[in-house]
Amino acid sequence: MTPKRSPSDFALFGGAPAFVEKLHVGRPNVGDRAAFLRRVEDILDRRWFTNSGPYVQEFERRIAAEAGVEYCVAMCNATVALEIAARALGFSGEVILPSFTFVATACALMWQEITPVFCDVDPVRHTIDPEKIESLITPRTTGIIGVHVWGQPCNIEAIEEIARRRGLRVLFDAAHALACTHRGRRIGGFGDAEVFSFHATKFLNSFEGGAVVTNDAALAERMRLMRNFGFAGQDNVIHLGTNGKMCEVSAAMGLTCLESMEDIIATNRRNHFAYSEGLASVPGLRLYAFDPAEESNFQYVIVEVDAEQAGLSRDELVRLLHAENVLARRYFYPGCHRMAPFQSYFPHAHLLLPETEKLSTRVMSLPTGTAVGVEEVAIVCDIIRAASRCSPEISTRIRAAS
Ligand code: T4K
Repeated sequence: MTPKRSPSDFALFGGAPAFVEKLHVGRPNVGDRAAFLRRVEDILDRRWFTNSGPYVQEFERRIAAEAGVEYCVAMCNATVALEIAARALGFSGEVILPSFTFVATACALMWQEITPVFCDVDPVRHTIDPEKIESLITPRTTGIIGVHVWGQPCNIEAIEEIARRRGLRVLFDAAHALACTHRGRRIGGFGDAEVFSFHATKFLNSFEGGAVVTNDAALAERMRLMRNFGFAGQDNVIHLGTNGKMCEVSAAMGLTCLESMEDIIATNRRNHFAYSEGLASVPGLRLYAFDPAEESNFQYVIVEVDAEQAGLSRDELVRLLHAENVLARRYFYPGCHRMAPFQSYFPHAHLLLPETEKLSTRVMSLPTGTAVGVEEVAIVCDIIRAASRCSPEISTRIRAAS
């Protein structure tokens, strides 16, 4: 990349983009292609494509072991897994959850006509703030969903203590948190159940996929019934159910990625520290840091932009990066409470969510994963450092143009 010294060097103002090919957030990790293709051959030979096939069963055993739990119920995706878990836990009425999450967490409730009650987040951890939970509990409240955003465990003990005292059930949306630990224990066995996502964009993917993990045998059994139309053997439907099954090809991909999991995490960690070094001197930017005493999968590189100190807002920086073909994402903007399905029900929710409001205008996610090398990270950091040096002129130009 030709060094960017003045605003005109940036692609947004007519310069050459730093990357010819787009650099994505969420590019899938592939793992050992030959191992995956061997498994696909097996599936074709066996002619057993779905309905709890041998690869799904193996995947469930492997995920339960990774998470240190008794039971894993694999599903077609984490959204359906959240829906089934919520129903199996007996959620109804109102459930408290953060608004600062991917919209799936809130949709999974509303889809079942359960009212999502949005709670604010801790501005440092980005996870639900337990101190704000209690005032949201009403006679209609049946549960709490904590989201381990970016793989950062929630304040689990505080949430569990409130739930115990107030007779509520706890589900953790652990879509980001496979292979992360809390106080040395793997995420998976906390609350009544936890939900993982294996979507293509997750560090461990099964194309589409999800799972509920739990140590509660009866709950696991109920979810197994629910994910397969309520069948307990041929022609014998004993429960209301849906189709939430994971298929064999997905499990084959999940198993293949599991074999490369440590390498994928090592790449993510390497990239994370490369960003950390590359952005350390940029005023107004804070790279979201993980507790070095815990394990993390480092799958999200999250940067918080303080517009005043940085001289550029998060949105201005994202526009600048997009023009350079660095497709930074505004996870999670604008917060579920400002999205159409929820805003009309709760038009004043933002008044109770000051930290969520602030975070959703400050946070961006940068590309990482096995599709991103340290050379690319260095270039992204160069662009951001250069933007920071020319921030007054850049900001003036962007504002003038819009
Ligand atoms: N709970 C939480 C906290 C979650 O974050 C999520 C999902 C869920 C629950 C629900 O899990 P699932 O039901 O999906 O299993 C993406 C993912 O689609 C979503 O799974 C993920 N969270 C969320 C954080 O990110 P979008 O709307 O940003 O997706 P999209 O299509 O814009 O893709 C993101 C980027 O990934 C793009 O820049 C391109 C790249 N990409 C994507 C796909 C699918 C690829 O390079 N290759 C691909 O195959 O939600």
